Amino acid sequence: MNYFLTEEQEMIRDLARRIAEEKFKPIRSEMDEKGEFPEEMVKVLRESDMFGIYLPEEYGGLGGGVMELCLAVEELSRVCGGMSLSLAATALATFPILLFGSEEQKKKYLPRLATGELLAAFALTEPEAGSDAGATKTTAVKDGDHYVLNGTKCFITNGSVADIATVVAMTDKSKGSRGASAFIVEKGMEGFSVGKEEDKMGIRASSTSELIFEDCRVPAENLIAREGMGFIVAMKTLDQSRPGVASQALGIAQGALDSALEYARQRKQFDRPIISFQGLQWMLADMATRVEAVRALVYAVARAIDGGEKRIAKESAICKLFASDTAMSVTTDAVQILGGYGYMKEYPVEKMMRDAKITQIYEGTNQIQRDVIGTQLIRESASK
Ligand code: COS
Repeated sequence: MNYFLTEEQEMIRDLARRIAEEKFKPIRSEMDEKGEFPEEMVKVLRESDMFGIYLPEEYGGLGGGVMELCLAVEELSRVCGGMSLSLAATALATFPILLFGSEEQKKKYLPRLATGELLAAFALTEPEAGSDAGATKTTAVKDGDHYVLNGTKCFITNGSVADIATVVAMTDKSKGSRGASAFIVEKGMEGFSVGKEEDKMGIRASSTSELIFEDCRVPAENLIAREGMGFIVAMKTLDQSRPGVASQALGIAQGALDSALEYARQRKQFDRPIISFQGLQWMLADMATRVEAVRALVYAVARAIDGGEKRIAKESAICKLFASDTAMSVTTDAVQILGGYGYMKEYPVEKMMRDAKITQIYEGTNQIQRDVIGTQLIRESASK
């Protein structure tokens, strides 16, 4: 279907598709098996200016927005949901600076994020603060012109490869979520180290690790916005980034649908291609319906955000919820259509099914998305 993309958006989509097909595809199975971060692929994305597509021109970006990011992440994820994360997770960690950073912070970091010279990680989750983001235990204590951070973050995408991390820590525990603050922490800052690297079910061609802060001294100028704004910075960041997870899920689902369709046309049983059986046609029709509905939703929400819509918490959550549930069901159906072959690593759909699972979990579990949607529904109906 024609979504009437701009010429520039079409170029980004086509370039991302070419990178995925020509560069990602030949190595995706090996990277998945080894659980290796794709340094070489980051170089490819860098050289193609992919890291700057959603950043303003004045900070060295290409002047696009969430829509451009979604198009690229969708296409890259269509081939490998893991490798696409070097870009998607960097964008997630960049949003706090883009949305709330000072002019100095933007000038210092955004141009290097736009070229891909810097990779970034968003550090909110902790062992005891996952869904309950307000229960953050990491502390930040002001000491002269520095803050001293102590604590551990876990399950951080890009953790071991990031050059900077946007980190949420408590500057005043007595105030609960209103006592949280956000900081930019650079690799190499004293007391900042990478802990355990996780061995995962899916998105294995990405890094997920612990980040450890032991009396880590961060210059006060690296505080994002003001003390006490950390929770809002995190929530607004997630509102902005959830369509990106949705586009990752969309890409994975489209990739699985493509594989299932191709297989069903070629595979013969009972002397007929299995696609000629109505049962399978209907499965494929349901898969295609869900995928297209997700695409229309993701593009609509991304365009609304880029158009300046500020009240996006509900729609971003709807996007992420619907896209990730679709990715899970479509990839599971794709494995079913490929039957025994679908269960084998020789075909890509079992990997897609593993990759899809995380999209229902990270950037807020789908139970949390329903909470966000429900809260907004109550607010909206009360204000009528
Ligand atoms: N935009 C702006 N403000 C927001 C907001 C949003 N999207 N969401 C919440 N807030 C504000 C609330 O309005 C409230 O403000 P006041 O103190 O002025 O009333 C404040 O933030 C606290 O909100 P709330 O009481 O709803 O916070 P809870 O502790 O109940 O937590 C959820 C809310 C569950 C939505 C939040 O903790 C969350 O999103 N958790 C999931 C985190 C997540 O996605 N983790 C994944 C890891 S990051 S990859």
